[in-house]
Amino acid sequence: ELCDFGLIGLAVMGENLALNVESRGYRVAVFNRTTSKVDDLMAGRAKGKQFVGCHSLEDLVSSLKTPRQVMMMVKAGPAVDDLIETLIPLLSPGDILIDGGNTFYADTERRTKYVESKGLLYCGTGVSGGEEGALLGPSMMPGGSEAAWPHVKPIFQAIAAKVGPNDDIPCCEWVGPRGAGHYVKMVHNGIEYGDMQMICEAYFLLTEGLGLSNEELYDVFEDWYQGELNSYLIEITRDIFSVMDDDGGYLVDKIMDRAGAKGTGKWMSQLALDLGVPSTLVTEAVYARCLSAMKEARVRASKVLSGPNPKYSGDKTNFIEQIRDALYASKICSYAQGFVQMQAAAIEHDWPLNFGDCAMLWRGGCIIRAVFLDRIKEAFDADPKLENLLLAPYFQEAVERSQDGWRHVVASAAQLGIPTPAFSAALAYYDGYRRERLPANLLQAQRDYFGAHTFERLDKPGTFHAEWIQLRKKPKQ
Ligand code: 2AM
Repeated sequence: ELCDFGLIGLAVMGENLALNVESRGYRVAVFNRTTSKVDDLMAGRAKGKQFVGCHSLEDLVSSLKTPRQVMMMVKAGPAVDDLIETLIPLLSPGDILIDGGNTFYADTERRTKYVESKGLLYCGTGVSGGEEGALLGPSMMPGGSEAAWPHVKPIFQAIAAKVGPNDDIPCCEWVGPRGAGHYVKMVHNGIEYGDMQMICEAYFLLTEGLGLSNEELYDVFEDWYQGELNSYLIEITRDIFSVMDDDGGYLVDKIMDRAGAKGTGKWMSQLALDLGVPSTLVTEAVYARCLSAMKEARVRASKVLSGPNPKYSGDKTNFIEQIRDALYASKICSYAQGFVQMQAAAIEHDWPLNFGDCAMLWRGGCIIRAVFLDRIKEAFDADPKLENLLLAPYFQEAVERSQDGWRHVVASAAQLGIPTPAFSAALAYYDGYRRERLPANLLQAQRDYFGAHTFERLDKPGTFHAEWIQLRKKPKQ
């Protein structure tokens, strides 16, 4: 009996995805470069299930119904190109190659064109949700050859997370051509960086500023979880504050304060700079990880550089509420920036993205899943061309309501010497974006003064240059 789906690469994500596909009633052929992993799977978790273990790519290809669906879950980068080269001669016209790895979108743009030129179809899909998501229901963001979608749709939507009142809306929709799916996955990851950084800033204010214990932090996050901040990241943060170490004390307090990164946040920042859009939250989050990684340098500097006493002297309950406001308003700015970047990328790459759908893809299964995304979906459904989430009535009102607390938190953090780069960057973005006038008139004057870069005028159209040196007032001798 031929298989419905082929999967190559049996590391944790690949193996769990294969088990997920099989659990929905499909027959799955699997292959791994190190073939002992195939045997381990067949003898272990796949035992008694609808699996065919293959020891070569030829075996895998000949085990599949046509048009074949072959998903690659291997290390992103050259391994994918090598596999594509090996698979092309084995496949038949109309067969579909799927890359479910954390691939840089530009590689997927290139590979889609290349694979299509060989008469095959290509699908680069973002997959989010970690190990558990892969097994039980990830968020999936597929892009590539449009003609691949009707073929992969049944299996993809079957394995994806489900949301909605009846748990029947799959977190998987066609995103767009070529690298669009992987781009949206990257923005998801960048937003995840921002969400995590903002939660950490709230944590730092609550501990450094208010001296809350882990028990108190648990209660604060439980309270936040019940409200509009309800999300997976708030939930796991709450739970972290309940976990004890073997020898007493809380595990979180024993963890080295040095963050790692795999680079998707950095990609998003770099691409924001290329597009000329201000994705400042993800960028601050990346830099915050960089600064955290300089542990030894910070230890040295901490012995030399001074700052104020970080203890907050005002009302504790109010400050906790204001920190919640800061977190919520900053989160809105962060998502607003992420969607603006996707809009700019969609224009640049000619991807007809549906932004409401993008919000729904992240509604379940993935790390940034949150009730909040329903509001984003509604905002883009009401106005598919919405320029900025901050302009949608719901979010405009939410920021209106939160901003006093948010401003108080950013001002207090500055006075207490507690770093809040994401909260502060979000506020600067908000205050910059809502201004009709910015000081860039002076900037243009400076550029024209030293470099004749010219300027436009508010009172008449055209391009102007001034002889600043001749016109200036002579300084007093
Ligand atoms: P391995 O078990 O043989 O190392 C994550 O690293 C997954 O990608 C693993 O299944 C790994 O196979 C696979 N992988 C890494 N590089 C590969 C390559 N060049 N060709 C095929 N599979 C590769």
